[in-house]
Amino acid sequence: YPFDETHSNTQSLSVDAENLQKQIDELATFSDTPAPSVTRVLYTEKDVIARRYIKNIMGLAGLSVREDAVGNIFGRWEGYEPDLAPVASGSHIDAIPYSGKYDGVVGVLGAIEAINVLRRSGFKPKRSLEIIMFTSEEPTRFGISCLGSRLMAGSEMLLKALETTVDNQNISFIDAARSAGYAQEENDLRSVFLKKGSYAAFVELHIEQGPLLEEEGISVGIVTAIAAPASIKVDFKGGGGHAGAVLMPHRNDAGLAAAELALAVEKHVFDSGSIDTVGTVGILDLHPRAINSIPSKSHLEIDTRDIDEERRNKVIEKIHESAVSIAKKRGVRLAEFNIINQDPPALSDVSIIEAMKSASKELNLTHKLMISRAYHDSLFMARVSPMGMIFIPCFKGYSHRPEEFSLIEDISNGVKVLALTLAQLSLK
Ligand code: HGY
Ligand code: MN
Ligand code: MN
Ligand code: MN
Repeated sequence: YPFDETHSNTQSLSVDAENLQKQIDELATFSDTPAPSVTRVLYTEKDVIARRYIKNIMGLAGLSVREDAVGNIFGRWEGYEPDLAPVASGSHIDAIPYSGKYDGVVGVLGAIEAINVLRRSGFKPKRSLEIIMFTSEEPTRFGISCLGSRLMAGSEMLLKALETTVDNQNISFIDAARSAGYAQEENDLRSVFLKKGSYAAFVELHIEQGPLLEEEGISVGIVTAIAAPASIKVDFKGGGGHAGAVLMPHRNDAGLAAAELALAVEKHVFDSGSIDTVGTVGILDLHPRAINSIPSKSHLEIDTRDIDEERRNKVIEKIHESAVSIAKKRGVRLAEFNIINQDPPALSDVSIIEAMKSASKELNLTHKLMISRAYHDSLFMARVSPMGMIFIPCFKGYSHRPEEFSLIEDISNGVKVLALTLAQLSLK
């Protein structure tokens, strides 16, 4: 065990909380929307500046830095047995529109600080330690969640999709990647795939994005499983026309079809019989979006999740049936019903759960086992490596909104649990 039983060394785990808070605040300034909100979208100018900032902090932590073809960034602390599979930690720094400054960031800046904590304590890693900043965990620009980690996990489907994927300005993924200095060669993307056994373990530190830890006054969440996410894109097409001249019986209103489907999503989720099923319509666009023109096209994007994969898949089937019946009833065309991703849940590795538990005990921190209802890069790293996640409390569970907040004391606790966990796993 890296620190002697007298607990003396764990007292030597000192987090530079002031500097970590400063870094969190500085990173938040690289945003396309005004403070306190943060918007930082894949490969935009603010994302590129933020990437440079992270690489610099990795350098200051003595990590050797490299990037892959889509801009996953790796900072490595070589261990004294460098041929053994390394232990990794990391998260993301991209931020959906008008969100907060802690989602993902705590797991990147906090992981780098965990390296500093271990260095300051005199720890020497046996297995190398690697900090990863994943490209585009959020689906904002290309509609695909966990793009970087999904690719690292070897998704052939994603590899194919990225050849043709464009954003809503019709810029292709490849051109956007090139503009940020990545994906120089066409067939570069396959090089992102990780070989099996690339990592002995992967541990992610993240804010809970839920209210439980704060409500129960518990310092650390030890994640046992990550819920199964899915997203669907739907387009309806109707005749449109003049809002005054076309009488109601002659209309096929694509906008009302979308509205009815959104309410059907809510109904099917409620009917699942479990509080663990969720469904959201976060995007609903009407065309031509004029007050006196009947919507001739509508586009909606549905996010539905559950910790039970079968139950979630049943909801998706019912949503599809509703889309077809609404289109028929309203005389509109269901032009697209495209399931973008329908991912299985992921289970944390038992030995990593044990390591996180003993680290929390060692630090006298209250902790509890819990599931993650949000998805994370860990969901995909679990496909290629044993995985674990550490949660810290966040204010009223707020996330994906500017009021997102975590106390630096809670963040520092998470960093110490991560440092001790990485140390244990590195010495295995
Ligand atoms: O949506 C999610 O679950 C993650 O926070 N991107
Ligand atoms: Mn998020
Ligand atoms: Mn996140
Ligand atoms: Mn007119």
